[in-house]
Amino acid sequence: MLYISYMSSEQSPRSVTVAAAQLGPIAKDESRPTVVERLRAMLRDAAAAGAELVVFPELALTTFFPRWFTEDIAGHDHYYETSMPGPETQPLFDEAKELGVGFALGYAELTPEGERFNTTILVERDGSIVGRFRKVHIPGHEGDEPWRAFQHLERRYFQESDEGFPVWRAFGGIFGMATCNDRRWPETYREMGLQGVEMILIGYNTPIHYAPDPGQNALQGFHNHLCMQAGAYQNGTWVVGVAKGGTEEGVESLAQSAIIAPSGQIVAQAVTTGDEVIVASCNLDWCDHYKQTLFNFDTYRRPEVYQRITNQKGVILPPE
Ligand code: CDT
Repeated sequence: MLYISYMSSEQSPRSVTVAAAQLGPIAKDESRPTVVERLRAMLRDAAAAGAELVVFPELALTTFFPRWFTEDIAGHDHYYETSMPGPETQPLFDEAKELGVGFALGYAELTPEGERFNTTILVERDGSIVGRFRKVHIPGHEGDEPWRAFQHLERRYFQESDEGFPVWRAFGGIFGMATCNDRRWPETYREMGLQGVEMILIGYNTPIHYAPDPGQNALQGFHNHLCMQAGAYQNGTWVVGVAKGGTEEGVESLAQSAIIAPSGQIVAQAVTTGDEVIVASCNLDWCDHYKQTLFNFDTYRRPEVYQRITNQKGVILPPE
């Protein structure tokens, strides 16, 4: 079922109408053409609601395959894209271009060199790929841990990107991307904040059950919004967080996709756990209210006393 909420903001030449295209579960045996058809339908709904940019979640073309262990990683090769667009994703690009909407799409990328990344691309309204982001913070584990209710083997199937958090000029503003676990780290937002980012696009697959500490299960929704709202506010940027939610192959995942203003306030939020499009008109000039006041980096930041943030990885305790 589709629900649309529309938040009209102060209009300006630098407003972008963005849609968060939340997905419900994708079954293990759901074919790529079937999924692409789902995405195309959401593009049409979003365009009809006035969207210029449609944001799909992390790994939007397949089930969340890192939950299954394979001894030979190549056994999962069919979940990866070797070209973008490829023959099965070209119809998505064609539909978007026809509608005049851009999109962000998360998918598993297998490079000609055999590298595997959890990737998101940003596509402009003319169908050109303007940006490619490869996930930096890879959560979960690498080896088989069959005693878990389900596994989270991202560290087996994806390598950490060293490309960092670039931003791109697109859609009349400055755009960046991050993927799922990246949203929990303040460095993600600040890296882009320091490049003047005005909208950060984030897709996620977040299981409700967190095996290392199930006490966090009930807080998944709170933590999701907490980190994205803080990232938005502290960097004066819009944040669009988009879930693949619902119960997929027996694993329940968080939905609650949200469009967040530079004030940190949520201006639109999904109300289902399935395929749902939410839309908001986002005034990019609103970012300056925060970038030029409380979070005027030039005036107030003190990088000379932040040395540990880049020089040190883990905690070093003070002497006893
Ligand atoms: N996809 C992804 O990054 N999910 C993680 C869950 C990690 S639990 C092992 C997240 O941070 O939501």
